[in-house]
Amino acid sequence: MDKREIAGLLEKVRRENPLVHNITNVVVTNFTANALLALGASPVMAYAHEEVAEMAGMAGSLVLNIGTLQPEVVQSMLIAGKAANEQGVPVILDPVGAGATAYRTETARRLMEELEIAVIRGNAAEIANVAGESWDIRGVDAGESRRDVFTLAVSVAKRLNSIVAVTGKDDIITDGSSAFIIHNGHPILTKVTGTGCLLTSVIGAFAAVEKDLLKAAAAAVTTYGVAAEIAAEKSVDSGPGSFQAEFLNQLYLVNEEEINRKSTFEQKEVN
Ligand code: ATP
Ligand code: TZP
Ligand code: MG
Ligand code: MG
Repeated sequence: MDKREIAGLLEKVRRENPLVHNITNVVVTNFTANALLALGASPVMAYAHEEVAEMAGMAGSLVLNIGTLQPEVVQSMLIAGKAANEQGVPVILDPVGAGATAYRTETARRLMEELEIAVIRGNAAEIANVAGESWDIRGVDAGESRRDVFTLAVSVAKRLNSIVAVTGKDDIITDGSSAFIIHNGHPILTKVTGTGCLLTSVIGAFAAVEKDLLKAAAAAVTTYGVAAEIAAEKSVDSGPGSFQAEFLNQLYLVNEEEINRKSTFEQKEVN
């Protein structure tokens, strides 16, 4: 994938304005909806058992996020996920806090088992814990480990038979045989809650307009990182509050010229 293709997919999101159905957590709902709108997608949050199959079936993608789990919401995710699978709508999973409690770990694994998850995006600890490997996690934030994140991402993608996006300082996106390593982003993203969750929904927006989901996910993560870098430059004299507002602006404004100039990534084939 080259930079022009990334900009082309961003343009396609803006042109096609895909409907992204989110079943997400109560912390990030408003931020996610506003940022998807800024990017050019059309967000909808719908949870009732009575309507989720219908909504997921008409969406361009379905994003499942376990950040503030409740048993009824798990049922909603299963109903929506099955409808999405039947209609060929890609399902993207954010296993927020997997590994922190047994309920989160078991629910993330159950969603992986009972649904066809096209892309799973999380920090290294969440991804490791979903796949049955140990990695420290504190609440929803990844802890330290000496394990290599690239090796983790590739082995989990093979084991779960899904595209895996492990984010952090560098982001690894892989289907187990090909991988992107994306260097964009900014540390201030870790000072605004929901920037990981939002990225998962942004992957949903790109997955709605591009069938090659490895490309879609890599383009989403790169675009997101570039927008964050510009927002950080523009809010450099203040803090996370100004960054958050400026990040929304830059998701709206980011363009091909900036993607060409700022994006930095490698593509590797994996044995
Ligand atoms: P955590 O809860 O561990 O913060 P998360 O679910 O919020 O995880 P992140 O891994 O923080 O998700 O990823 C969200 C965005 O922040 C991604 O675009 C990622 O590239 C970026 N990011 C995270 N840490 C850094 C960093 N140290 N430097 C640059 N970008 C970062
Ligand atoms: N608690 C439950 S969900 C959530 C918090 C703080 C938001 C986590 O968002 P992110 O994107 O993983 O930082
Ligand atoms: Mg975070
Ligand atoms: Mg997260």
